[in-house]
Amino acid sequence: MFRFRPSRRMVLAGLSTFAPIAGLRSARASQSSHDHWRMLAEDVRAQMAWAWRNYVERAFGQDQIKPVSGGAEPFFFPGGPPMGLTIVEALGTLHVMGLDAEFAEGATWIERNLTFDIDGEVQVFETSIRMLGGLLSAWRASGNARLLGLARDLAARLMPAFAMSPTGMPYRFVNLRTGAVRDPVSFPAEIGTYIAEWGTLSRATGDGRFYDVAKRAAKALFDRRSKLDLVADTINVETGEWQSRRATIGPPTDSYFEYLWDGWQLFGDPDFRHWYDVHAAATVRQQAVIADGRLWFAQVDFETGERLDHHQSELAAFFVGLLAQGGDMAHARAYMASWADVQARYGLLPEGFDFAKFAPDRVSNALRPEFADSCLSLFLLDCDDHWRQLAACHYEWMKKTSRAPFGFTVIDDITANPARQGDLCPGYWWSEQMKYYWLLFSNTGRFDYRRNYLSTEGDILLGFRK
Ligand code: IFL
Repeated sequence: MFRFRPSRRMVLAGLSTFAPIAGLRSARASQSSHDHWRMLAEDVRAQMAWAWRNYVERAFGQDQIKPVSGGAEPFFFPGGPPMGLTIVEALGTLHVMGLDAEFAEGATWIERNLTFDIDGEVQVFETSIRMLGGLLSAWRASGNARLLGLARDLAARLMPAFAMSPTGMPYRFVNLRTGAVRDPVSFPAEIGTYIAEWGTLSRATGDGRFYDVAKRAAKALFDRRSKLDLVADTINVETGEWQSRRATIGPPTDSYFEYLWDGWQLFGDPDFRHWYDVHAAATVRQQAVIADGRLWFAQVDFETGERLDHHQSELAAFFVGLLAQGGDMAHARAYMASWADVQARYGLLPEGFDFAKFAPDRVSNALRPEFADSCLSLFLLDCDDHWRQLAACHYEWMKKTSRAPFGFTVIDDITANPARQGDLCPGYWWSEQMKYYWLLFSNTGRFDYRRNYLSTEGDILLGFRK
């Protein structure tokens, strides 16, 4: 079951340096390009260290910092105990940046304070990708067995969500102490985004049950696909009946597709590869739309293929990287060009975009990482500086608009001038884009650019180097 395969972000060939193809540029130009990326990488690292210090001073142990007011916001239990979400999400990034004192500070907090013996309900999907993934990544970085023990304890507490379900597709909520489950109406991402973390846990502990429940859930969803090989976006996990007709590559389906590919790349499981191939072909066949010369993926009726709207969620930008990893570089490049045009026009990417009007239909930006994520995926495949340049532009826009007194914050309105800030730094900011920028710009020795795996939350589960 656990045959090793190179990661989905594996470099295809010859990545010993980030310099462009030898001989095409003068040594001087190469040196100045090298210096440019090194300085940008150092800037990313300095911003991360600054934001971390603010978090430690203002909100250490809280789930999320509010970077404008300096307050804190819970993520899991409104009014209940925090679980140090930001610390867990940040550890892998701190480690790969060589911020070792900060990593030790965070790991010590976890060892002393983090417990999952809480009489409260958590959302299974979010807890898995953020807390379980973060703990596993921190364990991979440090070898600290206590972190693996916490990860195992957490997964055992989430397990009833799978075990109690008649279909094997998990309930959305589970009480961490009692195992009581709630809410059978769920979504593909919340059903099928487990194999990377749960499979890693099985591999680490020798207990195959984690892998098995994650795979069973993904299969149960795949088996309910329509004759067009599409899934809709809402389903009852007790009855297995669809509750909607809308197929989308965006939320709440997005990372289901990602983890089908990952189940193949990370564990070499051919079932996952087959499921990915079937869905990817159907998506391109049924949902690809050209509007004004640009490629988009429309929402369609999952049984008839009828087009439903012109909306594109920013989160769908992750699909660029997934298409590339799956070998469809032509569609990946075309779809990235569409998002790059949005960036060129609006600077910050809006949360939602109307591709028929080429205008935002949701003007906020929740400090999203998907564009940078896809830049990294593409860069790891072909080392083309173009992807770094797009990511550098993304980074500069974030710095210009999201930097607040105590960290980086979400944007309420990207169309206002200046962009209007909200007051929240989501946990994924620590785990995702800062890591993607750093990996893109730094050529760090802390990361194996040939053999690696990053989860949907940006957690490095394979590829840390000393
Ligand atoms: O939690 C993050 C993760 O990348 C995901 N979906 C949304 C978040 C970032 O936008 O899978």
